Amino acid sequence: MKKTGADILVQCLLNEGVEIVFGCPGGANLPIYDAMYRAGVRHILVRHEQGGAHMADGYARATGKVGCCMATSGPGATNLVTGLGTANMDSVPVVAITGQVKSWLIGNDAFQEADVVGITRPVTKHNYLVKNVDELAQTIKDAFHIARTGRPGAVLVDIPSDVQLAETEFIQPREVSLPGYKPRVEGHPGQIQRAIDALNAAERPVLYVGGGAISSGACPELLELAEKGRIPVTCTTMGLGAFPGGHELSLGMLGMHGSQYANNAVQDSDLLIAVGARFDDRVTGQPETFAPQAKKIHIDIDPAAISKTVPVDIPIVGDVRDVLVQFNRQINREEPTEWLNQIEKWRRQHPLKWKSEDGKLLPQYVIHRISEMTQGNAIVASDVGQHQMWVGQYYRFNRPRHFLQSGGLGTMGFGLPAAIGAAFAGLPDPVVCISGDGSIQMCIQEFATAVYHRLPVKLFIINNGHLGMVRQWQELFYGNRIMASDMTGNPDFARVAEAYGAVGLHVEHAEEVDAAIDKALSTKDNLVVVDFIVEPYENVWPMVKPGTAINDMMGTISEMA
Ligand SMILES: Cc1ncc(C[n+]2csc(CCOP(=O)(O)OP(=O)(O)O)c2C)c(N)n1
Repeated sequence: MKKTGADILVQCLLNEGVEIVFGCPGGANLPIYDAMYRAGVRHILVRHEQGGAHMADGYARATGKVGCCMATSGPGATNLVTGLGTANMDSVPVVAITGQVKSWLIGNDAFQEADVVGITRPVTKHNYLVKNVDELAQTIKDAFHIARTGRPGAVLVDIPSDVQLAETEFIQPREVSLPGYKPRVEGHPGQIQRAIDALNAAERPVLYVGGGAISSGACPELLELAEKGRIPVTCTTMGLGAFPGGHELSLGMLGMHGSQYANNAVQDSDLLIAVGARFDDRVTGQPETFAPQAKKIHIDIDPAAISKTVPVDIPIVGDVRDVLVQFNRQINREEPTEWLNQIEKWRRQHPLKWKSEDGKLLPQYVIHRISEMTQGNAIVASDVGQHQMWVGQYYRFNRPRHFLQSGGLGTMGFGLPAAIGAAFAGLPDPVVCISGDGSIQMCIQEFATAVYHRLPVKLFIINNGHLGMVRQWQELFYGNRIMASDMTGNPDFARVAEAYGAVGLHVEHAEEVDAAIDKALSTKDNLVVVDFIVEPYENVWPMVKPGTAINDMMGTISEMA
């Protein structure tokens, strides 16, 4: 039986296991909306397509499934760009479906026309313009395969409205048709053996773990390796949760705002095993000075990530989980007691701690209480800025897929929609968003989406009245010339929340913090927004000055005392 392109698309989405679509309709994708209506697809109307892309992304980060979002042609499609770039930089599987003007109008400056395939090429893993209805089913199959395999990423499929309306025989393709795309799954046995020998011989090894460990599902294997080999573990912000934060071998986060002890351990190590991490400049500081004495092993599914910024000695291209299974079979090491004692000494000398002053409500304290009161079990989406780094430092993540944040692109506006996407996944853990007064205003319209669907998202705004991270850099590196980072003119966020139908709370004193968090956690059928008015000039410490070595940190506790 013949079907329209729109019906075929919807059937293909269902066959790919899509349970929910986040989007906004328009003239160029109405046939798809009509087909979704008839098929009973669960669709969430977003207030801005950027929010839709972040929701699909948050859903994917929290569940490991492919997230799906939709937009009309032109401005709808261009509004997706930031969200697709955000997902793609962090290797999150998202498929975006955009409507396009009719095939014969493409290139004619038609109403609501944009070359979205051209515009999104640099920010997606792959993208397609479907010119013929007969190619549609195969394209969707290939798009989902590309999004979820290898190094996962964002894929966009642009479908002109005449292709949506055209009819053809629907045959569900069985195989993907991508002869040139064969992501390597098994690491090279010779390289793995070299790496295992190096590990067995190392005296000061460190595991440096990124988001790839989470997306490949390698966390149990990582724990086994660390425990068997007694290897300390430090995580990038993307890797937090891959290894239990409370474990004695956990060093927490490394890099620009990591702990001094994590950075010292990396810099002094004789073997660094990078596990699904990409040697980002926020981690390495000046690349030439990064872990100078260490032999470097890099396990990653993406060959393009190997030796991109820091040369590695033993590259292993393959699925992180598969490779760690092989490590665990052959690991045979003595306890590196001296090394672990040295790290303990650094931990005692430079603890991660804030300086409490009477009466001031400090952001670190608020985040510490959120961590304690949720026992490290919440799914926490954060935005971008100082609060994001404090979450990395003071929220003790126990499990993977519980920290959703824009690590690569650093997208303000990501947090709330990502939390909404995660909340739609219906997981048992509470969903929390920790945002800043600057970031929240970049997607604040999604309050409506959360309230309409009675989602129990808890939004904690760390309100310092500034674009705090920018202000910190201006203070430290631009002679305290505060330009364009003062947020005077902010609305009363609790009242904005109420105007949308959410619960709004206002907190200015430390004694009120627990009651507000408690109220948020116990509200099961609505968005709760807590506006924490915190000390405006607090800085994130410690900090590596850009362009220096990562153990050369400003503001560690021993210095401040
Ligand atoms: C979309 C976007 N625009 C600009 C920036 C640059 N930027 C990085 S952090 C930051 C300040 C964030 O302020 P806020 O959300 O209030 O968080 P805080 O640093 O105060 O915790 C800015 C403007 C960005 N990361 N993303």
